[in-house]
This record gives sequence, structure tokens and C-alpha cells, in this order.
Amino acid sequence: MKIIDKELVFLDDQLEGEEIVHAERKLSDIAGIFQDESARASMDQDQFAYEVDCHFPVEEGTLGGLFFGITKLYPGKVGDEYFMTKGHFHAESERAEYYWGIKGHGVLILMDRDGNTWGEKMYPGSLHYIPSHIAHRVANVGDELLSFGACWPSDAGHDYETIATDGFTARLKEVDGVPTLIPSK
Ligand code: M6P
Ligand code: ZN
Repeated sequence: MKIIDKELVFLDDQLEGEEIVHAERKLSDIAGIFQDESARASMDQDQFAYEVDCHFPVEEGTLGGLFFGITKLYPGKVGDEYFMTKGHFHAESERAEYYWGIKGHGVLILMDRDGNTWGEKMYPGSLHYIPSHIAHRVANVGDELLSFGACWPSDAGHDYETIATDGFTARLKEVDGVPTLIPSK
């Protein structure tokens, strides 16, 4: 009857352990997600937009498991649109997810299959239940790093294609200094 230390640690916004997988998204990796693509293309392509650390205890696609991730989204704007994650529906659409705010201030942008888009404020301690069939993306509306946690089923997968093709029906822009959802053209 051993008690083991798996040395898998989640403290503050740091996720550490042997099995942690790190991914980086530079401005060059997120071409096409902002309305003003020429503004994005004119910026430093090596600038980080966000980084993700994930614990994948089972293979992607496994029924019955969970994945856990910490996303660090840098402050910045492309034109008047805030830095944001690519955003996705789940490939297995009937899968939900939790997000929670750890550091900084942002907006979780949500869209249903009928194209209704809305937002939820993210801040340290905010908790967000993302129901199944709802696309989700996060924008950093502050001047500091935004860190948030996520936990989702290991068979959910990511459908980026629908967002790449159709986008969200609204974009989060700074209007008179205020984060505002503006219908996409
Ligand atoms: C969260 C989870 C991940 C996702 C990441 C970045 O950590 O939802 O599944 O990959 O955010 O978001 P995206 O994949 O939309 O760029
Ligand atoms: Zn998701």
C-alpha cells in the first residue's frame, strides 16, 4: 500500500509535471482569425498570442477520460480587436467544458449553432460552464496576461474548421475604451 507523489502540480497558473504538453500560438499561427488580416500580417509574426499547457492522461479520442489545460493569453490588439484564441466547437459536438479565470481580465465569447453570440466576463475566480454544441473563444481585454484553466472530455476533439469558415457572428473590439461585441460583417 504505497502512497506515491506523481509530481503533477497545478499551482497559481503553473501546470508542471512530466506529462505536460506545451503548445505555442504565435501571430503567424493565427492568420485569418482577426477581421483586419492585413494589420495582423504587418505585426511581428514571432510575437506570442497565447501558450497552452495541457495534461493529457489518455489518448485523444478516448471515451471516459478528461483533459486539463492552462492557457496564457497575452495582452494586445490587432487593429481594435483584442488578442484571442482561435476558438472551436467540439468535434464531438455533444461535449461540454469548464473554463475558469485565474489571472487578468477577459471575455469568454460563446456562440450557439444558430449563430447567437454572447460573452461572459472572465476574471480571477470566474467559473464558466460551456454547454455542448457551443463554440468558445477567449479574448484578453486587459493590459496584463490573462490565464485561464480548462477541463474537457478526452473524446471532445476540436472543430476549428467551422470557425475558420464561418467565424463567430460577433467580434470583441474596443469601442470608446470599452470591450464591445460587434456583429461581424
Ligand atoms: C483551452 C481548451 C483547449 C484549447 C485551448 C486554446 O485550454 O479549450 O482545448 O485548445 O483553450 O483554445 P483554441 O484551441 O480554441 O485555440
Ligand atoms: Zn473546447
